[in-house]
Amino acid sequence: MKEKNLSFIALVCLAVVLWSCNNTPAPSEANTEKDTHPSMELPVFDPDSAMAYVTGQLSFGPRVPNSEASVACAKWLETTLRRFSPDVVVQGFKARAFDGTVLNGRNIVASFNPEAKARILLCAHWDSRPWADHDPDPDNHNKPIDGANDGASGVAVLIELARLFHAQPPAVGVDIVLFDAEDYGPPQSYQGRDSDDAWGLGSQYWSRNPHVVGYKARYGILLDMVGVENPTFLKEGWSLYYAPHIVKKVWSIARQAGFSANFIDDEGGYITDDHYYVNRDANIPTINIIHLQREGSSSGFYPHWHTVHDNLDKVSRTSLAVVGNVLIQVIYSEK
Ligand code: AHN
Ligand code: ZN
Repeated sequence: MKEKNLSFIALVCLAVVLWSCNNTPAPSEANTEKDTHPSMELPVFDPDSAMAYVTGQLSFGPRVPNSEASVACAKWLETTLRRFSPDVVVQGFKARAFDGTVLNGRNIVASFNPEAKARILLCAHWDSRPWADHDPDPDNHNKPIDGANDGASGVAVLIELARLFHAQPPAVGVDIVLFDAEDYGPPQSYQGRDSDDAWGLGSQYWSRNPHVVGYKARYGILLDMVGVENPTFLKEGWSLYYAPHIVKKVWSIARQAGFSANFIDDEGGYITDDHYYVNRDANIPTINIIHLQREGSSSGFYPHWHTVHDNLDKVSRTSLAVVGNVLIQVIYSEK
């Protein structure tokens, strides 16, 4: 009787073991699962925090190069980033604008894990345009803009990421570079000789004189005008020309995250933006995540672009979070 009982218990145990084996995914399945859903918890992008970084920048007024507001905002950006990294440098430079004006520029660089060889570059411009030359009201053409979207939105996303990199360091090194004097290109009314190289003065300087001699990164991502409501990020021309594999990678991550309505599988035009110089002069394959639209604006940008209406109320925290969440997935998937 006793023996019969024992063998019955043994049989039950065997059944339980077999049953649980059956419910455990085979090792190969488990690995696939792990690749698509990393077991590591990703940090959480806080849209309100990002929004506060937009407000922080706008509180200085337009960040026009050579203005007091520009000096004050540069200090604020520096101290804000210092809360999240001890490795912050302000790169002062002088650049000649299209009209001969000498601009005292400041590129602001925050590095994370500066010893790491494998690095990713994240950038945006922090200056704002001195002239609202696309405003429907000609009386506004000589007024500076808030640049809530055109500048501040991308910077805000990157500062929020800096906060997260500090809380949860990524496996790779990251450099956040905030370029100055991007938006000082000739206004519509300018009659003199035009040159595309009148834009992106800060990125041109940094690309020839990076904050670290011989600086290299796997790739770079530029953010521009990322805060508009329901943004449509078309695949920008220079990004596809210089860094098609990075466009593919980022758009694929965005699709898997459910953001296909924002990261559109369609090509936009070529934009002479900061990433163009980073590609051309620093040789770092760099893409531009930029809102582009085919209809509803003559510029191809959003309707308030380079007008006095590019204000705080045009910035969507949801849009900031969409971009922030895609970048989090991109950065934390790098080994
Ligand atoms: C040109 O229109 C040549 N470049 C636009 C780059 C830009 C201006 N990004 C923001 N503001
Ligand atoms: Zn602009």
